[in-house]
Amino acid sequence: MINEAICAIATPPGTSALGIIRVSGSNIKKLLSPIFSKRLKDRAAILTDIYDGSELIDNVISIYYASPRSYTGEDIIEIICHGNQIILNTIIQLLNKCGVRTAEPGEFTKRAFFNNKLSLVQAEAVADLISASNKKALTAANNSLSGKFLNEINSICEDILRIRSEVESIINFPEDDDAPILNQKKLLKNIVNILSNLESLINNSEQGMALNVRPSYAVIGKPNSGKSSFINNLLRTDASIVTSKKGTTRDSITYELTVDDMVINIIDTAGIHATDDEIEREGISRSLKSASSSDNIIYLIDDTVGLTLEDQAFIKDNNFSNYILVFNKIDLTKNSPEIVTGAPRSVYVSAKTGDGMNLIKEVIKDSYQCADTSENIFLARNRHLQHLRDGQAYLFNSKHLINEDAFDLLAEDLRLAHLAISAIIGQNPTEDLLNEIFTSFCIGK
Ligand SMILES: Nc1nc2c(ncn2[C@@H]2O[C@H](COP(=O)(O)OP(=O)(O)OP(=O)(O)O)[C@@H](O)[C@H]2O)c(=O)[nH]1
Ligand SMILES: [Mg+2]
Repeated sequence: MINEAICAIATPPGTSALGIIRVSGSNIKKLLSPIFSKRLKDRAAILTDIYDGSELIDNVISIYYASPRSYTGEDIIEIICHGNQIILNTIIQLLNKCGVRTAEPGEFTKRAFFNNKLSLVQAEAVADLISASNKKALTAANNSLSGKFLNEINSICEDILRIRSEVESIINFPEDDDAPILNQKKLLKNIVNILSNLESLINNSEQGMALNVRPSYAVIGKPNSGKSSFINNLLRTDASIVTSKKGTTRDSITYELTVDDMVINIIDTAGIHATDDEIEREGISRSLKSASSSDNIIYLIDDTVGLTLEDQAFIKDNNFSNYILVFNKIDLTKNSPEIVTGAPRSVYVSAKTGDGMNLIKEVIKDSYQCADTSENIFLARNRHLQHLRDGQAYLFNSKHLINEDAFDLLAEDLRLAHLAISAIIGQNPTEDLLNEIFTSFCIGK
């Protein structure tokens, strides 16, 4: 299949020391030779100028990877230029002028898949590797990328196939005296075995699924309890406006917070109270939306006021379940920074002095400790789990058919189990599935 050449900026937007542009296609070395002042060589980093006609654009490093030894399996040229967005855009425009079109999101990886450089599961793992928000998620994505997940799936498929051929040979020679006799006990044992392997694969995949989602924390509370100060302290910047006026924050704003090797979303919200101000009312309705869509809630209380009946009623009316109480401003009340266990847990802090703020990080880390067996955890997706569970259901059903001598039905269930699990590998993926997988990528990958 001859593909048009494609190009994309592979580095994030903004200013940086270096920026990278990728080009993939057939014969691109010849096509692009007029723009480089030096000849490119396979797998060599060449320091060269880039020209648009007689106009010098930048001095860059260019690496050429000849097909098929490249990420996509096609010829690839990587241009490492200065990390200035204007330079990057100018080079992209120059490439477009040469007949290289700008790539769609995930198009490089899609080509790698079509050129058998990656399996579908590995392509999905590439996207997960890029977006992994913690170290365990990285390990799990690498486990999927390195083919461990694929090996497990293949091995289960082979086991099912073995049983299928046994059962189908019985169906195909029912009247034949020499037909093989089905050893029902052995068959049952094999199916139970596969079910148990499937069970542990599902468990590991479920844990991997949890790693794939970035946890979110909404900081909720009355005006002036110190929500914005609390978030600023965690972020170590003046991200949100803080004033002594009630109702300073009017909108829900999401920030990224790194806690050790994990990234979470933390959301500053408008203070909750009864008000006639239309803007504030809209802000409060957004706070409630943030609370209900977050995995966790940090309910902040001004310690000089304490937990009021109003707070309690609010928490109850809104059915908060996964929340902690944080008593802020202990510099004024002289309470000690501490975590008080209970349901819910209470943490005493001062966003002003920073006392107790490390305890908040402890609580966040605690909630996301998963069993440290990341060796076997795969960064699975919903699609994988659904197929694994379908396969499990068919196999479970087939177990009961053995003793009923219902071999036709048994064979059918085994076939369906096999089909469900092998769909993960995507031997015959539909266009919709491919689109769903590849459009979730960033451009340039
Ligand atoms: N002494 C003391 N003052 C604090 C502390 N945290 C916040 N404040 C003060 O409390 C006031 C309100 O702080 P904000 O962070 O704006 O409170 P908020 O909950 O975001 O308020 P709204 O956005 O209006 O809902 C400001 O004057 C802060 O300086 C603290 O730990 N100790
Ligand atoms: Mg605020």
